[in-house]
Amino acid sequence: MLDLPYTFELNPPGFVPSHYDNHIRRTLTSMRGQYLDAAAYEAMLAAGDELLYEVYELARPHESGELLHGISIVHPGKVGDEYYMTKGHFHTVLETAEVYVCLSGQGAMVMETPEGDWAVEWLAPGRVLYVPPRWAHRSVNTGPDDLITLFAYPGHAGHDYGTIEQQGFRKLIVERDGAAVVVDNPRWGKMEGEKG
Ligand code: PAN
Ligand code: ZN
Repeated sequence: MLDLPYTFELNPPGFVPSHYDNHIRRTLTSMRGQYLDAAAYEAMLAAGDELLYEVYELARPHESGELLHGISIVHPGKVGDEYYMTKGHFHTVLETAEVYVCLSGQGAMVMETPEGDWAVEWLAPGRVLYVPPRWAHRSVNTGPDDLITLFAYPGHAGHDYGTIEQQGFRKLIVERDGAAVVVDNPRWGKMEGEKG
């Protein structure tokens, strides 16, 4: 059956799509092993399994001609000195790209390739980020409000979370003297995250 074009609205301040099919909520437990300060992580978790980020997806077939799209909302906060962030992933089909449009908030996209390249791009409202094929990506909220982005990527891309759970990202975004800075991840290659 032929698909018909469709529209939906993204209204400030929340930018929750006026229509969506899936609402994914990620809490602290899904980030076990990913934050550098394990003691801060356990202390926070003991106080409650806080909501870190949410994704609103429009359902499309997982086929190469399609574009999967939706809204990602990372809430503000830190675990120790490290800002709230997404799990991050490679696309299972490495040769697939992604476009992000920052709608609200302040943050960063931390990226790296299997070959050892890394990059950090800062996100602010109106800024568009192109993540080329091969680059793993994680969004980080460095501001006091929600970091809200619109994303679109090929339908057949798939998500490889396991590689990042096991090795982490080479770079972390942490607060130093009130500012967000990029630092080396001392545990890169030897993370102890759980699958999930
Ligand atoms: C985004 C991400 C979204 C949540 O849609 O999936 O921001 O991040 P995680 O998937 O790393 O938890 C995307 O990059 N899709 O490919
Ligand atoms: Zn992606």
